[in-house]
Amino acid sequence: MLVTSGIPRVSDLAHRHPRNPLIRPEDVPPSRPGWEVLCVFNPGAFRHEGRIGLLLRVAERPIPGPDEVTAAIVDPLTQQIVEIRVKTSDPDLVHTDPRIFHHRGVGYLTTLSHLRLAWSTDGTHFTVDPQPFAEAVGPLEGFGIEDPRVSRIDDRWLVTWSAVSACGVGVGAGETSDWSTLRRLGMIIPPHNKDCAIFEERIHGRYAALHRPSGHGLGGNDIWLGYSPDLVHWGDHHCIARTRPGSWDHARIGAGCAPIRTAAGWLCIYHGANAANRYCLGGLLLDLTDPRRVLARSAEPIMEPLSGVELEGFLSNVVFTNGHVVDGDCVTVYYGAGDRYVCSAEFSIAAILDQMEPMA
Ligand code: MAN
Repeated sequence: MLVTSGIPRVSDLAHRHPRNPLIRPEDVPPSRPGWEVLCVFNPGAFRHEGRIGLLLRVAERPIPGPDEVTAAIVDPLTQQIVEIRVKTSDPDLVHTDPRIFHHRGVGYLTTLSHLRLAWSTDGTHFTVDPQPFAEAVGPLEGFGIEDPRVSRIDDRWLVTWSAVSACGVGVGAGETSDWSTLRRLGMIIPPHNKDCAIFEERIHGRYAALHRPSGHGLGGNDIWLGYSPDLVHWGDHHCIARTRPGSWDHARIGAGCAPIRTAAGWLCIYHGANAANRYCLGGLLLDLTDPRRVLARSAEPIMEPLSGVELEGFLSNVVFTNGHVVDGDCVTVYYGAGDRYVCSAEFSIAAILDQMEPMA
């Protein structure tokens, strides 16, 4: 938020849909009996056969009994779901963050996420599939799969997601040409890395992607660019945008979904969080032929948590996106509000570009 002469002036450019939230946890049937869907959020978005498809992140848990917290993991050896139940009175329980608890020194996520399709002919009324499209598989996904990003390249869609396990968070990927089967490509970038958005065109013959390693000790939570000949092997990495001290994107930044080709450059909508975990959206403009070069960046957020479900949710003060569809100057951003709901907002691409500041 900008403050001029004591009058707050909001830089927010989002035209939020009046029917928000578009999808709520109660709209999504749980994947197994005795479980409940706590959050549906952070969808990938794409067009297919005249419809808008969303690939939802569905976060579920075993329904807790009285005075209980629950978690579930996929056993790396047997692939069976293991339910964990801990009494809230247990002195060995540490539970200060809604997303995670520790019991006897072992960390658990409070939800297990899978990916689920939802379809719409108007982009706002969605029908949610009764079954998951993709679930955690193998030892690198024991804590679930999260935040899918969808890119259209040639005749198929590439999907990346955060693969979460006791080994850390890395980037899992797969491809589909019909949205009924997913061909898995394995973990394409190892921990700790997430927010992987693949460009929808090759650049000088190579695939390109934005991604977000996390530094422990030295380094930070910045946006990187990498290249690949085959989508599986990634290299030629460059750190292209860093967090900005004292700014709305001070603590961590990460790409939304596929950068949008504009005459001025690749427009990348990204999320930034400050030290208080307040998540906003901004824009980065990258050179069309050399996307290592950042041409412009939003000084202020193009969207910030302002409305009810954005301010109070599973995690409060969060707008987060990893999916959009483009129609001329209009980009419809599907976003997670408060890490609990799916919402949408329209932006004028020209207005986003106008508000960005050229890099010196
Ligand atoms: C991280 C991820 C996202 C989540 C945001 C905000 O970036 O876990 O899934 O939406 O934090 O909590």
